[in-house]
Amino acid sequence: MGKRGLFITFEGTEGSGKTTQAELLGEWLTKRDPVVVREPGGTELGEQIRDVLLYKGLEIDPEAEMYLFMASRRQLIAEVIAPALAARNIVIADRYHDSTLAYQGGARGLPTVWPPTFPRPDITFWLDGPVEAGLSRHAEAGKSKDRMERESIEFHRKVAEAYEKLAAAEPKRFVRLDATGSRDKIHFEVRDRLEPLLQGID
Ligand code: T5A
Repeated sequence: MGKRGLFITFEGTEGSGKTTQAELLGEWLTKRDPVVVREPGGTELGEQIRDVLLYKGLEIDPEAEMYLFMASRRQLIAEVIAPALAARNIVIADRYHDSTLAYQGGARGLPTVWPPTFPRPDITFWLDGPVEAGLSRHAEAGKSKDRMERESIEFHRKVAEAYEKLAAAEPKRFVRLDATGSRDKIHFEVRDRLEPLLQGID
């Protein structure tokens, strides 16, 4: 029996299906009353930072951008994630600190750290698929592009490469999922990988 709940994160490039999978997992675990959060956002401050970061059309210095993502995350940890884990709940996060390591670290080239006060996920599902496919899923869904999505294809390829490196460095935590599979296929893989961990918190 662990001392805290279970912390599950979903990571990957744009349109790879993180939100879809986080929601399907939340529904599957509904009897366990999981806490499902998204980044940036999930708190009042976080939603305002999300707006500033993605939709205000502002020029933002890369390092300032990194701290804004991290400020949103810290607020989410303080208000939601840490209390939920301390109460032994399941937390499902649609993006978390690996996004900063991949986007601001890998793609923007900034030096990054994992702050000691940011809880480490128990398991991270990495939805890996062609960058172009994810971006075109967005276009098909009719979503308008946010500030990050307007970055070049090279930028998004660097993000994908960064995820590969992160996953290689922590093979026990990262589970690679083929993002080109069907929603259900991916969801069943997620369930399979979680079963043993869920037994640990019963
Ligand atoms: N960012 C974020 C940073 O730079 N640093 C950070 O620290 C953080 C936290 C966030 C942006 O900010 C950046 C990354 C992002 O650029 P966002 O709106 O949260 O912005 O963007 P995304 O996280 O990319 O979320 P999206 O909603 O855009 O993509 P998802 O969640 O990966 O994909 P999803 O599930 O919404 O699916 C996209 C479309 O594909 C369909 C869905 O129905 C939807 O239409 N779909 C599938 N189609 C076929 N087969 C499947 N298996 C499918 N799964 C989903």
